[in-house]
Amino acid sequence: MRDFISQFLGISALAGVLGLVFLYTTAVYGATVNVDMLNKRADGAKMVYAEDIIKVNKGDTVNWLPATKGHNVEFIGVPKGVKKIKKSKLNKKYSYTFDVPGIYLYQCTPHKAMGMIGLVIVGNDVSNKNAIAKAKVLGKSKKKLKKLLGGL
Ligand SMILES: [Cu+2]
Repeated sequence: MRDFISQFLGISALAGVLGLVFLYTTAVYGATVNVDMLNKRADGAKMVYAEDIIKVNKGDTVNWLPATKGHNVEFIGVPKGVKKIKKSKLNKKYSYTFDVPGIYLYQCTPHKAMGMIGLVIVGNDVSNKNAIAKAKVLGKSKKKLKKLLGGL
């Protein structure tokens, strides 16, 4: 009986530890962030993503949602080691899971000259900031990119 109890307690403790590990890893990795693609944001900005800068952990997924029509996601600057990411279709939800730390720069293809750009910063890593600053952005997006990077 004593053996049974100690075995039971052992298994319970193990299950508890595994449960905590599971909770911890799902809290740190594999989180999901939703970002609306908007014609107009609450602050009055037009043709924008709901967040200009999204900060996530390695392993997190960002969903861009077609809250309003005519937008997409096209990456134009990524950290070294990231394979080219295909641009998303207009009016469609788009998901990407970030496995490589660093700054990612993306734009909306139709509104790329109207300041519809955004950054994703993975794992608080801003070491590729200078490379991102050299990415080719158009029109209003030039000033906006400078401002966003200046705040990092
Ligand atoms: Cu757009």
